[in-house]
Amino acid sequence: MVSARNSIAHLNLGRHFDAIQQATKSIELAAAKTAAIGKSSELSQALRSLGSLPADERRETSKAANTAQSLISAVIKAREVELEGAELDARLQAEHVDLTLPARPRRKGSVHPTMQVMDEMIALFADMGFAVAEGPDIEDDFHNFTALNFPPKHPAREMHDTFFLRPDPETGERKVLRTHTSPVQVRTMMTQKPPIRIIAPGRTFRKDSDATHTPMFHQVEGLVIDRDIHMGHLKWTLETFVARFFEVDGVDARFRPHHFPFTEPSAEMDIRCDRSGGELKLNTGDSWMEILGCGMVHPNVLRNCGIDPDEYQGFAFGMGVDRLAMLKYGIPDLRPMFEADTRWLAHYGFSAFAAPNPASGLS
Ligand code: 2NM
Repeated sequence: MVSARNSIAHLNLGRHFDAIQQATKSIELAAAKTAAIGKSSELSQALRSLGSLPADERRETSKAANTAQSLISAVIKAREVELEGAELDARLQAEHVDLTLPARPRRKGSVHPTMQVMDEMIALFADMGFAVAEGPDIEDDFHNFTALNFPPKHPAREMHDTFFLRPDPETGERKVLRTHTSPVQVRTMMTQKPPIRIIAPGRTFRKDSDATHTPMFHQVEGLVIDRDIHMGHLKWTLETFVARFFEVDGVDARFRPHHFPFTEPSAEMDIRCDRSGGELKLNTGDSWMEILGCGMVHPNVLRNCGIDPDEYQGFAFGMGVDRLAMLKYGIPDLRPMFEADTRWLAHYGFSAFAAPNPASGLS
């Protein structure tokens, strides 16, 4: 019978140490571990058969086998720690993200000129003490027309080329896509007490589509209501705004009589310009460029909104944001403004970091 001590010596445990040291991946180390001390390893088998040995051999063989087993376990543990460290290093290396890299240029978004100009206008009016008011795109006839002194069946309603929604089956009421942002002023006058100083920026809709009109466009309208407001306030506010908007010291403006149902008197504001050289020059030449519409709020509108016209007066104005964006930034054609072509946006868009601020300059 072969002695048990010899049987341990015969196991040639050295090869297991080699396999453990040579393992370079966790999975190789696991295989080496199974071979060395797993359930069916020779060492485990030797330990299981200790009972069949004579008592004197059993003690020594048991000691030798257990020593071998704990030695191998310790070496495996040490190699595991080494491999885990190396694998973690490799993973950290592979998954490393350089947060200092700039965004890939082809993925760079930009701010649409209309929105850039809208933000410029909001910044300038905010600086003059105006708050921003908003309202729904879908309006009812009262807020879009009736409250604004459009008589029933008046052609002015048709002139606005209104988009009507399907009539309500119960009431027959036809809602509209707002044709201007004035219903926001109506809602403000009906819910707030003067003094009122607001602008209403937003989308507006008219059934109109040609080289200079799109069915959706953007307006900024404004409203000031207080005691003793007169056209001098209107003139200063708008001239100051337009000069700051075009970043010039002042503008040569004229107020041309006009008609709107909601204001009396009403005017359109033009500024002097020279367009002969292909580019637009302000305050020189003998052309006039229409910039906006304005007027003193009609007493009927004030009354319709619950404001006593004998106590309060006000002025209002409205302008097309898309058209002013084209003028300011030299965009020749209206229609690509709403085609969402990324090449057009890359050319005319603004950096999202160039937020307008009247203190640091607009653009
Ligand atoms: C314009 C021109 C003139 C205007 C009037 C009102 C309101 F609600 F107060 F009556 N809001 N906006 C107005 C006046 C709008 O746009 C060309």
